[in-house]
Amino acid sequence: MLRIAIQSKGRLNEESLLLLQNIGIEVDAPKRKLLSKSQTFPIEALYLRDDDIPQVVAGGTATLGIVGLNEIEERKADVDILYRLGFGTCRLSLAVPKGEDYSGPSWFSGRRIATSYPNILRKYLEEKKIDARVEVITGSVEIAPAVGIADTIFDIVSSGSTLVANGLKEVETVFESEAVLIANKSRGVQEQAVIDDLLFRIESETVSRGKKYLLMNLPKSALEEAIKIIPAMRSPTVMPLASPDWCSLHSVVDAADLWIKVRQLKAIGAEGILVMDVDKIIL
Ligand code: PRT
Ligand code: ZN
Repeated sequence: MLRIAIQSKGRLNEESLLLLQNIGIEVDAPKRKLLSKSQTFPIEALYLRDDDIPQVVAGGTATLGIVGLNEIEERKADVDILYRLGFGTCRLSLAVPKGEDYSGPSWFSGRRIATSYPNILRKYLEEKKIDARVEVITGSVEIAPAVGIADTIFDIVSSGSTLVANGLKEVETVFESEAVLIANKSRGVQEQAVIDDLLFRIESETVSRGKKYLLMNLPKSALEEAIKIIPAMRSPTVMPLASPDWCSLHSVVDAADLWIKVRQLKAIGAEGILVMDVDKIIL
């Protein structure tokens, strides 16, 4: 039974559990239990604070974990990063009071910077040869300048609205983060086989994210043009119709491009276009 460490509550909890569910791995939510065995896959979830996940996986108490890349980087955790999961995306940025006339990284020389990520910040300051004072605080970093603990901050930013609400502006992005699947460095053959199966499922899940399945009727004369519009993974599926001058064309497109593609296909004569959600794509 492989153990996977998951954040017990917080920003990554729900999406971590949803990912497992979408790949056929049901585990109980962390209501009362710290550990929950899956009935559908040889894995058990260990629910923890995200701060503890890197060390728990590095030390082998759990073989796998789902945590922000920012935590791995900050704690210099000795783990393998197996997969970037594409959720929990955020960045670690330097922000200054919005009225400041910011001139570039040297602006930080001699200033006090509040952060919960001192290691990532110090590395950046060293690289840029900036001599600043790092004030380590846990939580509510964004209020530090207003209460006089520091002049500026280095913190996680997602939409940027917390910075705006606290009269700050983002001036340097230092580190881009997202949730990652991590693993202990020493894994047995059996463990690796389970991990390979898990990765195969995760890949199918993430590849299908944001994809739509399109099918339509098309005059055969427009087929070549249509294939240029929707190239598909290998090439689109073309099926005959009872009417000899028409065919049915099937393909997968990015949801973001859907409306542009549909307009282009209509313009070359496509009819009866059906758009469907894609559950899984197995490459
Ligand atoms: O209780 P536990 O220790 O497990 O959780 P936590 O409170 O330490 O972490 P949590 O749940 O807040 O975040 C877990 C992980 O989610 C982080 O380590 C990041 O990898 C990722 N993540 C993604 C974020 C954000 N987006 C985010 N916006 N983590 C924190 N924030 C905070 C940020 O600190 C700031 O206060 O949200 C605020 C900014 O958000 P915007 O949207 O206003 O810019
Ligand atoms: Zn935490």
